[in-house]
Amino acid sequence: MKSGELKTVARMRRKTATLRHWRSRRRLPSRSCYPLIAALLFACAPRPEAVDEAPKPNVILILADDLGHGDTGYTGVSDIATPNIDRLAAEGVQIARAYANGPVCTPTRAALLSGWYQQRTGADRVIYVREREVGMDPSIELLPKFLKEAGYATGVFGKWHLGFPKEGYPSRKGFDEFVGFVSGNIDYFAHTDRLENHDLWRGEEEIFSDRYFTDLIGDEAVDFIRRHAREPFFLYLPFNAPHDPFQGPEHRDTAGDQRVTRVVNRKRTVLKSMVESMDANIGRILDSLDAEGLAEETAVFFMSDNGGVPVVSTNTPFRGYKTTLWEGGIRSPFYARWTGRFPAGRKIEDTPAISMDLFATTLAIAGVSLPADRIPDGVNLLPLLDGSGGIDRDTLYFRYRNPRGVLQKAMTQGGWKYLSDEKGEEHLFHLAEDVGEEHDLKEAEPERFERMKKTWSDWETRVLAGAPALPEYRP
Ligand SMILES: [Ca+2]
Repeated sequence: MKSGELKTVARMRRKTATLRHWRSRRRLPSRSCYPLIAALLFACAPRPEAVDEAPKPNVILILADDLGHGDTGYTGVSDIATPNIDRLAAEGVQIARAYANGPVCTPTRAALLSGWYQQRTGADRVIYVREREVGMDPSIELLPKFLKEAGYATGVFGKWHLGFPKEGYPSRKGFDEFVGFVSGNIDYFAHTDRLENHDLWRGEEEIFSDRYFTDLIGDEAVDFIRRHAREPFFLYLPFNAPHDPFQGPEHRDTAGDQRVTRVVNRKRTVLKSMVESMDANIGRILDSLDAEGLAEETAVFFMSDNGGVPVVSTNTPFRGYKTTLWEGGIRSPFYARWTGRFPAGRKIEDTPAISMDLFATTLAIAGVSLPADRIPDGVNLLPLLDGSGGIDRDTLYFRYRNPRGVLQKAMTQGGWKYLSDEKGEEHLFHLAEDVGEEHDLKEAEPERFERMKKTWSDWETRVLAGAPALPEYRP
């Protein structure tokens, strides 16, 4: 046997000896070495081995809940300190024009995990706490399933909000591990929903804890990273902060008191405490990546699921709030850090991204092809993020019917936006020069207005064709 072949055999034996040993050896080499490494693998090893040797970076998706675009230090405010979220931005890439798929919780989560416009999943409205029989179509396969099949350990800690039936629980959708709740929000100490049902689960088993929920997410995330440090992992962290009830970690005496936590404590100072607690737990997670030596091979993404809410949030510099399709209802901070691949401190100004892009992006990081049934609504952002190229997409669509029955419509194309707002009034804005949506150009640009309106309508016809639907909500 030639020395090269002996080395190959020795390498294969080493690989099977222990996963820990293999993982510790698979630090990402500099990208300039990739062609040489690829050529050596092709020449020396059978193809299946070459596939197995491909690095499988870890992915962490952090999703804040109702965090306003302006509510992180990096995007503008000075009264809330978010040094760890800011660190993600400073050490990674910021996409300045990032959108949540929906202006409320459930739709954005459906889009994020399916890679589709949420309308294709049927989950294009909020699932309310009284709707105990309602859930997203259980036949729809979600992101963790494809990663699990590719050898990833998968975990979700936090808020699910894709339905109540157990057939749709994270444990049935490809997540090995789940600790969290399935309704739209819980008391941070009592872990009860608005109807005072206890809502805290490990897998499908009800559990009880007295931990402040944001800290509980941090605990579980750090423990998951430690336990899976020597194998590829996918970690989805949908924090419920700073969604109401308004309770910071110092407000244990408000446990279970909805009058205080929904009304009295609806204050900027309480929101600040909630955001800063989330930031501190994100800091624990980043520290644990450093401690395990995983920062270079772990992509970390941060977004919010929709815009902030009136009174307490800052959607600066945008107009509108959660539940509307004004920019303030759907714009989100977007930070992506992967020190092994993305440049530090880069800001992408003009190219928009949207929650569902994280589906294709995560699969691309894992080296997994887009599933055959997946119409590519969301796109792989890697070329944009690592600076190697751009993305081929010019138009984004939004559609949301609120509980009062008004269908809101929006579409961005280039620097322009068509909007039919929460009152049913139509507008045309030149976002590129008017991010605050103050100057309606519908009368000045009638042809553009009609063209964009028709494009939106054609999209609606396409996206709803054959799609499942949730039962109609009756308040
Ligand atoms: Ca939300």
